[in-house]
Amino acid sequence: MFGANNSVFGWRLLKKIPRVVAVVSLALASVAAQAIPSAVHPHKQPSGAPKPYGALPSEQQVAWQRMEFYGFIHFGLNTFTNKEWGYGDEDPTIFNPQKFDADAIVKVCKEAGMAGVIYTAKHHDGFCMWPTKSTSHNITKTPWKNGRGDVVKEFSEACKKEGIKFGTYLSPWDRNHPDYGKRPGDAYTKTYNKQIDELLTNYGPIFEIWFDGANGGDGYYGGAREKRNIGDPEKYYNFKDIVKKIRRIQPDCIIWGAGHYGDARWGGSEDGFVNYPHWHTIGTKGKERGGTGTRDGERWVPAEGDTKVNNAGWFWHPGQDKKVKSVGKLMETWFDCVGRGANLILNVAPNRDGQLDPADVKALLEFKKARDKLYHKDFALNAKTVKASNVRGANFAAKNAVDGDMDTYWATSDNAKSPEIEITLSQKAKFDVVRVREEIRLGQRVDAWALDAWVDNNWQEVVEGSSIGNQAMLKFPRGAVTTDRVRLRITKSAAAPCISEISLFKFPDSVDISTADSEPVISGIRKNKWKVVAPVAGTNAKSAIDGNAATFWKTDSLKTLPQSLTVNMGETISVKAFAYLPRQDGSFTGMTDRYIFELSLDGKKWHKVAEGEFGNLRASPEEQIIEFTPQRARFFRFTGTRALEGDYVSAAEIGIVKE
Ligand code: FUL
Ligand code: CA
Repeated sequence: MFGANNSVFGWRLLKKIPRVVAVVSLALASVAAQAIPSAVHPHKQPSGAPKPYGALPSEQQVAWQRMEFYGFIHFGLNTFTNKEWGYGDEDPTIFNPQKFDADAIVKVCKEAGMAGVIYTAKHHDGFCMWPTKSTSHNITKTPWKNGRGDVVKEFSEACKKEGIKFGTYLSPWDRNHPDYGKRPGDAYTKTYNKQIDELLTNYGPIFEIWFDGANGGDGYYGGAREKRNIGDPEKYYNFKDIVKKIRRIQPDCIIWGAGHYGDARWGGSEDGFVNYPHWHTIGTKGKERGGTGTRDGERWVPAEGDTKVNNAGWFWHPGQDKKVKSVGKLMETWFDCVGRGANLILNVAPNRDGQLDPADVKALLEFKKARDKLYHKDFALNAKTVKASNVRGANFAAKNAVDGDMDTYWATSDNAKSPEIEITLSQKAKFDVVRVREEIRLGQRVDAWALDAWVDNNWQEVVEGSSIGNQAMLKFPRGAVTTDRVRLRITKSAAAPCISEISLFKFPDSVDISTADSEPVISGIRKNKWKVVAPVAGTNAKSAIDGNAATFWKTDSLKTLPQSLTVNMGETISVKAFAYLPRQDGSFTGMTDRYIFELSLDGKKWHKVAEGEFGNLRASPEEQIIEFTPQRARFFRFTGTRALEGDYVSAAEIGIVKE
């Protein structure tokens, strides 16, 4: 890690140390260069502040939770293979994105309101997108920039240039490395540690590092092509020591995952959705639940909801432009994630040219516009008057809750756990969204609250909430109200409430949440002339070609794989891809993750046109479109050779894309 593009000459040190000193103290500098000191300042509570309650965030976590929204970028060999999970044997020469421009991509991310970007420096395929010394399976083996490129560097520098933060994803699971999964302390874990060192030392401040929990088992593993079981990931990777090391090298880096040692947790779905009530704390005894957290859990490990701007995949896939999420859907996700106190990480995937899909860019910018409209006026800000049923003292005045400053808060005396605060707005306004925030540095205290509006000379409850934490932003279920008076009632709290902000907004009329795309897109040609060819396992094979995502074919009469479905399309056409939509009912039984696909002109002589694996279906059961060299056919045969669970095949839909 102290090689040619060695951190001694890193931008940070050059900025801070006079040139002469830097040159003279070369030997020492290489040691010093390892660490990036904390830029986070300790926070002091005003005198008389309430005692903290329960597990507390670090100041780094507070800063991170205030970021709210940043981007995810999946870009690597999978971009060129149409796969979600590379097997580990991919040929590096396929990576050659001729128009890759990190600046252009990061610019869009910034314009979309992202506070940072996290890039997949290594995914499960084990291929390193920077010139690492840890393995030869890396970017230097590609024709891109004649093997002298460094995607991590380009993204980190683009972020610096745009003034947003840079983070990285380094998959612990490595389907390429020959020694993967041997034993704790094996050659692979040493390699992995080197990779962490390089990424945290050579690319400036990393705001977050992602230790993905996926460990699928089988892979290339240097040619062994077998299944490897690592047992307890915490022990195998030794996350305890990894976390210790990261704290030393980059104390401000938020560690995502890493078993019981990390700073941030998964939101529990790849839809960005987290549950409500939502707790920032989790238990340490294996009871923690990603999407909900644990009330009064032992550790502060806030959630990050992850999802994609489309319903296609984390990496780029052909046809994904038709699956971009609507602004309504993205806004719904915003409320279901950020609005519940979690951070949202939203993925965009550059294509094979190394550019963002215009459809994705459009969605990102429209999403930003909708949020700007939502937030453009906070009707409670600097209200005319604010009165509370109880105030702890001058440092904790009621007006602190509407001053637009997250560091000031209204607090009550210790025994006043169900107080009220009444806000008179500077003028009458129409609104339908309330956002409440706690001073999380003192813990997550509130369990339940309600908002009343003064309408027709009466207090009317407009919305009820449970947890608050970093924020609870709720839309009024019965629509907007017009008034100049509201009242927040804290109805249950474990300790004196500390409310840092109360805001009132109007959800933009131009955004229609009811159109939030609930049905998955089904790709391909119409199927009305299609006929299932007997014999076929199971009884409801027609459900795989009925154009309905809710019905599915599932074999059950045979108990072994492989099992097939043969279809006569009723006409001879040139076929360039097939589409597999996994069952959408939440079960994994028969969900095919290994397939063979064949075509035939007469239903007798068959040509295999595709064979492979669908990755990541468990977390993201989305339609998979598999392209191949176009061929004329009247019949196709889909065969499942392996399932996520059970010896079955199932499919909500199988489709055909015509050339
Ligand atoms: C998952 C991975 O398996 C996916 O491929 C993707 O990287 C997603 C963000 O995390 O666990
Ligand atoms: Ca405040």
